[in-house]
Amino acid sequence: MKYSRIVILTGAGISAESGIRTFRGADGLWENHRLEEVATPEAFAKNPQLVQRFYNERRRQLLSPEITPNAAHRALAQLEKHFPGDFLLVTQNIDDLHECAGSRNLIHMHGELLKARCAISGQCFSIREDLHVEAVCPCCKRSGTLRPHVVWFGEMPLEMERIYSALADCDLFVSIGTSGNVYPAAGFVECANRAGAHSVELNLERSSVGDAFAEHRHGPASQVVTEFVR
Ligand code: BJW
Repeated sequence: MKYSRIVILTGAGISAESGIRTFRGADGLWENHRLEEVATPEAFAKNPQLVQRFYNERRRQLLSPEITPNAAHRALAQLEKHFPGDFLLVTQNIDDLHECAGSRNLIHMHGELLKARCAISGQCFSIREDLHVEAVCPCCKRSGTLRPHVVWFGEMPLEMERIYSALADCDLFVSIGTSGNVYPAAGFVECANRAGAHSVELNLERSSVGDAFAEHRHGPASQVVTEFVR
């Protein structure tokens, strides 16, 4: 590969072939609720039981034996392993399929489903069970302070400084399986373009920010990602 500093962004499309639903495909609804009704701090304040149930269901699904990394997750882990330069994988996904496939230099910019966070101290805890509103927080010993460690609309995504710094210095930016509807991730391609990087979109279809990319390859991630890293 002729590049030396790669940043890769992934979205829900990379996990679709592992059996995890994307957000904006088909009807895009969960129990007739739009995403904005369950993925905002306001929704959590208004109806924490509903929001916890949404994440409990997804956590249980993620932990079921049939959900495993697919060829696209594995191809990225192999690329990182053998790549001699700087490599950063930024995922918007809250599943753990990249790390299960072996990816190491990874940022979960929208959080992690297998962690809970204390809303008071900010401390995170691994969880594999359901999270309930009345659960007692291990750090502050209070009930009602634990929330899913995820980034909702209106909240600041995680590790943005590290991401922007890698984007400002990369020579290849690859976006995989994301619709380009959610910012700031949808704007990363512009940062990479400003840095003079080559930008590539690997997706089933052209995304909302598809025009900003220099190169496109359309198809299922398991196929296009594997071919791209070969
Ligand atoms: C396949 C495939 C296969 C299918 N193979 N491909 C303008 C500028 C900046 C911000 C804003 C703005 N306007 C509004 C905002 C605010 C807002 C926002 O973007 N709103 C939009 C709706 C307009 N953004 C925020 O609030 C963010 N915070 C923020 O901006 O803070 C201030 C800030 C300012 C400046 C710098 C930095 C920060 C926070 C956003 C948090 C998003 N949270 C969620 C939920 C997380 C927890 C959870 O999972 O429940 O994150 S929403 C949801 O969308 C989730 C996803 O990570 C995210 C992106 O979805 P993704 O991954 O793109 O999935 P889909 O379903 O949309 O697309 C899948 C794609 O895959 C499709 O294209 C398919 O075709 C494709 N595909 N199968 C390959 N097999």
